Amino acid sequence: PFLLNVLSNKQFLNEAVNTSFISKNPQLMKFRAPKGRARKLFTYLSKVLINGPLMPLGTDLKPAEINPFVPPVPTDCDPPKGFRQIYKEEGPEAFAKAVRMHDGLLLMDTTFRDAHQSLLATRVRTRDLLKISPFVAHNFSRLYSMENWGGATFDVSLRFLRECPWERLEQMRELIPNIPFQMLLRGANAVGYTNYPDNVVYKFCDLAVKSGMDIFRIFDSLNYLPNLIVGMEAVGKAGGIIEAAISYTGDVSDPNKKKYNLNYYLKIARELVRNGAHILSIKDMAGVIKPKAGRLLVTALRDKYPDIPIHIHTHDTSGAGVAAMITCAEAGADIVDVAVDSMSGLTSQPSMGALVSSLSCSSLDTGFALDKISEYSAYWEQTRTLYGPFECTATLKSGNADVYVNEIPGGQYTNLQFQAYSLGLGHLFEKIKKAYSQANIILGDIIKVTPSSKVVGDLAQFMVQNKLSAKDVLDKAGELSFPNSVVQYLQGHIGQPYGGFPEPLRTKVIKDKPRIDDRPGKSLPPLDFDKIEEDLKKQFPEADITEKDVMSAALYNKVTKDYLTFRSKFGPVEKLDTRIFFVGPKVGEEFEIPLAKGKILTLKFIATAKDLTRYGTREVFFEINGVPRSLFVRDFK
Ligand code: 3PY
Ligand code: ZN
Repeated sequence: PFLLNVLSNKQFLNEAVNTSFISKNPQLMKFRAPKGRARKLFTYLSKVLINGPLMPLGTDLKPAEINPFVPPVPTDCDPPKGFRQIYKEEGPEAFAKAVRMHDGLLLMDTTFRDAHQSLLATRVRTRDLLKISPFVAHNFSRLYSMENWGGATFDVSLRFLRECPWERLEQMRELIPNIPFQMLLRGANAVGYTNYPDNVVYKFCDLAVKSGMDIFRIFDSLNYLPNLIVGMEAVGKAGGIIEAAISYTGDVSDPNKKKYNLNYYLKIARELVRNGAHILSIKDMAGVIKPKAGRLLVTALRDKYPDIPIHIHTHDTSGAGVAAMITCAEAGADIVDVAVDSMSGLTSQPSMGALVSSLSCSSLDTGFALDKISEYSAYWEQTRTLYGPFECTATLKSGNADVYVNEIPGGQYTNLQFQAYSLGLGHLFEKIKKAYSQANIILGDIIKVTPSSKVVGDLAQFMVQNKLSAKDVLDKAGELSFPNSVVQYLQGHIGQPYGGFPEPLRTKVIKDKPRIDDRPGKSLPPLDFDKIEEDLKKQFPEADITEKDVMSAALYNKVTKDYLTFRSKFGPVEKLDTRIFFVGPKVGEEFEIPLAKGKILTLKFIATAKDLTRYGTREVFFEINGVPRSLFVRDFK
């Protein structure tokens, strides 16, 4: 079944050439990709069965053998109308007004994005999101929004799940027409880790709105206003709802913590409101906002801005998330973030069920019914077990209030712990957390959220690996070869930190490398989308390249090309059930792949050959729609 291209070349077959023909035509020595979706998926599964998962798994935990129960929805009626209707019919300002006028506390559900980014390494697949989408549409129409896109989901879906993030968005939209969708936009970094040219940010937002996105939570990893404003303008131009976020760090309730005090936050809020924010957001990415601090901050903002809705985001890393959100709500916040119970807690958001129950029969009553939350939670409790290989609870067993000291954002906290444990060094995590606090001070006590959190994390790991104290780093700064992210941060590639770069560290590290002392995107030439399109079409003539693929490539060039290559070989893998996608089927297992409406492929995995062939390949036997098929796969084990 795998043919070298040369074996179908007429010139070659007619022996009209000599041996230099092949060296002059290296493309002829490439294997031709198998044709047809069924064949491609069969090839993918055979490879997984012989050589193990093609995508790296995090732990030894296996995906559970479970078929999560999907609670039914009525088929004879549409889902109830929600806030999205106001936005779509009357625009972002009317939407903001309706939110502000609403009685009771509003919720954003983060289950589809931040919860699994924080607990399951962002690995939740489109298939599992879509299964529960109708239930959410029918039972959670009172939500302010569902956060279901952006942040790390864009990168991870292309890079590790090999599915298209744009299709995910469009498919969710089809099933959930009534609830506003919300995404996390990293300001001038869009959904990447570095500043992009402005035309990329603008076009990205435009395509996102066209694909069904409504609310954009826009932040900058240094709270650097010029970067934030680019994101806000791009969203505004695209017609989206501008939810401008202030990333929160420190502790406004502690008079000894002077750098990020109330005044600092109020000044940023003023600029965000002045620049057109429809909604004002506090983004507490590490979960360090204590109830007392939340009360102070929200009271001050509410006082200054009586008309603008205030939305608070936190993580439950310390365990005080529900308490903090209740206090913020009591102080006048309009919306807070929660994740459904079975996807909440630890480094994720506080529990929806806990918050809803705590506020029932009060003036902040959310109006949600606990029994529906429990049904939704039961789906995720079961679905979560499919993602065993990525479970943060493999190592993270409880919350930890040390986050108030190290200020590590939720997703990064689980990542760093996971990395330390996978080296067999649990104690290393303690060292890394301490080094993280020191690295933060060395770099100027900065806001830490993607990508500035990566800079601090990289420096912390560098210090631990090389056994360097904070004093060593400062003394030897001129001689050390710092991680790339640190050098680039000090050059000014992700923006300007509040209070400026630390000197003499900056000068010692970057020496005569260029410095950017302005908004980085200002000096980046616009990206040529036509050229990217041409390049993709040339490289992938069989793929139907869309402007969304072009945008994916503008943001993640290599990742997108790898994704397109993968798809041309292995087909629409997002159609596979999650366990089968990660580890392949069991011997004798029969399963269905819904290729399209009314087009279902039935596969049965029969066996793999006991013996290797003399070419080092092994035969894999399946039945495809009842017809026996086999394939030889090179065995690398
Ligand atoms: C992201 O940027 O992905 C985040 O979740 C930051 O908190
Ligand atoms: Zn978050």
